Amino acid sequence: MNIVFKNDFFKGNRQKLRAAIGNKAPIVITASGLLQRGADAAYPFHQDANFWYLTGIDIPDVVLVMGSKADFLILPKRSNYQDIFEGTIDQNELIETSGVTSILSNEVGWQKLREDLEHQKQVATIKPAPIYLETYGMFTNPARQQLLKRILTGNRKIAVQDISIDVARLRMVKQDIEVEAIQLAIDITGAAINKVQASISGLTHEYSVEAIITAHFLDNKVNNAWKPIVASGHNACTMHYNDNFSPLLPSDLVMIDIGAEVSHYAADITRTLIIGHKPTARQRDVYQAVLEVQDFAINLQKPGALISDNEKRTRKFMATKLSELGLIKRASESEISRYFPHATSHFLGLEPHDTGDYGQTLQPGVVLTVEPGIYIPEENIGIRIEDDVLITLKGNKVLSSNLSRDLL
Ligand SMILES: [Mn+2]
Repeated sequence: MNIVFKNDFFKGNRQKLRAAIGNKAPIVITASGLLQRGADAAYPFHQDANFWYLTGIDIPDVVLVMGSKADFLILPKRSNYQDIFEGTIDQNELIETSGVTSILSNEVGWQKLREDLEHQKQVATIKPAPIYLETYGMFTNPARQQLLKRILTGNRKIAVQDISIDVARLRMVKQDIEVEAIQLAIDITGAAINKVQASISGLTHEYSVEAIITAHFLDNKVNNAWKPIVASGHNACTMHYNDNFSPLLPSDLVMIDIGAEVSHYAADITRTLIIGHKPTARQRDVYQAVLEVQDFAINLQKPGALISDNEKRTRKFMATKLSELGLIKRASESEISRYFPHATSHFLGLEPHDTGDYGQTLQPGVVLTVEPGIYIPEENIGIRIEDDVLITLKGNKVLSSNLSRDLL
């Protein structure tokens, strides 16, 4: 299942971006490139979300130029090997998808761009990420770095304007069709969780849950937006656990954090289920606490509110719950984060952790998650409940409200 994005959407996004940056500097944006996994194998290609948002194109290494006179796309250099093994690029399809009518070869396109840049004082692009991100321990895609290098080779003196925040602010406020795609992703994700819930007592391993989810997504012709997190018992206390090889033990809880991806837009939902038995009183109490924190946090999401203020208030409320559960004595951040180590909310859209401006107040059209959790490794309890919330004119709408939050 998918939602068709016509080229009006991408044209509109380009116009909005032009208006937002407030000058006429050429805007040059690159697609992601393929990354080598080993020998002649690449990691699965994932398009740069900003590039997709402005063009709808899913091909590596294409460059979008919103020039001082006209917009055009520059095709990547292609080898015979690529043409034979991956097929040729259909230029008419690129025009139809993006609404950009001028498609140029690598050589002609770059010559045209260089000639334009020679007469410009400024060029706008999305800043390259650092080569390595220390916090996450990962290398970044070098496509933007390469693009910038090539731009500067043509004109060493040109000033580079980083428009990351402008694109982020546009992407943060969803248009109706984007909400439609997210809603469909949520509905498919919810149905997958219901399937798991219905058969959980007969399942033996975490991967049995993953298999049901993935089969349901494929039946609907969509993919996982990330490898499902199916974390039972103690595993649920490791935030990004997704080995999914542990057995499901009766009377353990299992946390399922998944999302389907529909037409590039992700859902992000977490439910925590009990395996095989009735929950213990303690499991029920912790679950109830997370539910109450989630209700509290959802009520805070409305136009004019700041995510950071909502976070502070939610953590304060969480502290009272953690103290009622006998887990903490003082409401200090270090005590709270022992049992609730992550943030309550993030933006949701083209990326599960979507881009946006966390410094701006919430406004209608913003979609974000609300996902408090309590993790107690010493008791084999990890509980998170996550729903997806759309900010509306008057408050918010929980897009995943059809999916039950009952433990049993
Ligand atoms: Mn999430």
